[in-house]
Amino acid sequence: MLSRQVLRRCFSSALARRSDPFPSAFCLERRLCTKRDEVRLAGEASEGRGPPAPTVFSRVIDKSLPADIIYEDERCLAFRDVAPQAPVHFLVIPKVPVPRISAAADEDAELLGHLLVVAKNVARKENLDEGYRVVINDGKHGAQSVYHLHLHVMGGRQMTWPPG
Ligand code: DGP
Repeated sequence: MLSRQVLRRCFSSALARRSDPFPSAFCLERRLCTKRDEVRLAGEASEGRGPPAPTVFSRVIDKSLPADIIYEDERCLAFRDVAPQAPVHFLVIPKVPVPRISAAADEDAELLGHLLVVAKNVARKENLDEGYRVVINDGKHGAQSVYHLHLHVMGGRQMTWPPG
């Protein structure tokens, strides 16, 4: 477990190196997150103590926050996760800010289908020929930490079951 002091030191050097310090410091924090931190962040987000809307993904969409974007069309975006849990780990998000899958309307069926089709097409481009996992975390028990709907697509290694 990293101490606050180590984290602070990492943050200051990241801040010193970048012209736009907030995104790099934020991303660095995410990269250093342990699984327990992820669950804590998820709990805080669902209790309304996390970052206020618009979420960090709104900033990825409007390009004010740098991200490794690997696909974009008029309805969605795919970009690499800042804290990858597999050799290939990207997120597919709608451009409209649906906060979570349980908040999606029945009328969103076409958009939700589109996200899955994009996930499948990008996975093929990423050469995930042996298969991959698609995950949607929802709410506190689902350990969702960013309240902008996103599909995780993870591959490049053998997955296990059940998930934690
Ligand atoms: P979830 O726990 O399902 O809400 O997952 C949110 C994911 O988003 C998590 O795996 C880390 C990723 N993430 C959070 N902030 C950023 C960011 O600023 N950039 C990128 N690329 N990914 C992020």
